[in-house]
Amino acid sequence: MDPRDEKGKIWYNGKFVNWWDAKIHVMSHALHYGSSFFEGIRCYGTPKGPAIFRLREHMQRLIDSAKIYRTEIPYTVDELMQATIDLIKVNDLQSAYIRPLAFRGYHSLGVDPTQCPVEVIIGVLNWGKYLGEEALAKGVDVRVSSWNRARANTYPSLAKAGGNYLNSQLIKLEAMADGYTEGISIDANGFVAEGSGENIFIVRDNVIHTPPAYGSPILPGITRNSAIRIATDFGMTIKESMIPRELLYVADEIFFTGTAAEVTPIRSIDRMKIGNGQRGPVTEQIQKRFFEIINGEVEDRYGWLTIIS
Ligand code: PPE
Repeated sequence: MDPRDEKGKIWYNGKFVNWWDAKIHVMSHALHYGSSFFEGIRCYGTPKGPAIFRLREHMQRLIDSAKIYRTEIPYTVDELMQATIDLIKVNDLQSAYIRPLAFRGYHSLGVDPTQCPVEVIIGVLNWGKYLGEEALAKGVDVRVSSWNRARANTYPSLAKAGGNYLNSQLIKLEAMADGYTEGISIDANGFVAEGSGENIFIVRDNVIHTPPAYGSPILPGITRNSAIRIATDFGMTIKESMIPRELLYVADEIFFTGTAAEVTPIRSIDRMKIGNGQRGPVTEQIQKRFFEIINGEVEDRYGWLTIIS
């Protein structure tokens, strides 16, 4: 983390507060019961000014995540978007990782959250390369996790809720303990799901496969959606289908997508080389276009960027 982060302002229920003043009570509901909902959004420096990637979609997902848990966020998508834009300006940032979070605050203890206030914060950080400096060019070494993703109708995967990230932490901690950068989770039916904080794409015989947004227990990522649109516009064949574990080992290329991870190649899984052990051509093509868009080097034909003037 850049020390500059801790000098900046945080948007807290509609006000800008200093980094160290953005505090909560220890008896807050979210701390005890995982009742929080969050987003990860990136802002990139472009020739036209700072540009936030798919801001509306992220704020809509935040509201939807809360709704699944019968929680109403007391701000509209437009208000949350404006707050984010103001925050980038107040902190005088060109690029940033943006973390909106809604949570049940302090009122009373007990599973019932309904009396606890819904608090909303937006923080900004200087987050560099999520999976390491060399990851984007060289790829990462990952393992298949021994931990499964929760099956459908347990912890809803469409909700980006704090509690879901306990499962993600098991996956990540196990992977790191064993010397890997990341873990890939398997769903309760034995099919490939996603990384602890990334979606996954598998390329084999010039077809790109990814687990279905609504048929597997994954977070349907906004970067995932962007990669699908880029690939489709390149004329690539892309299929949303259940993926057996062993397809990973015989793939030509595999990559992760995510706001933090962006488009990161995977070079080995369970110490087995994927393809030739380097970033493959399909991955590179999608990655290159993704970076051209976010860096403002090509026209934003999808309308993905909110430019801050
Ligand atoms: N799956 C999971 C479980 C996930 O957490 C993320 C984002 C994705 C897929 C990709 O979604 P999207 O960002 O919309 O493309 N993970 C966020 C948090 C990572 C963290 O360590 O914190 C992120 O990438 O910001």
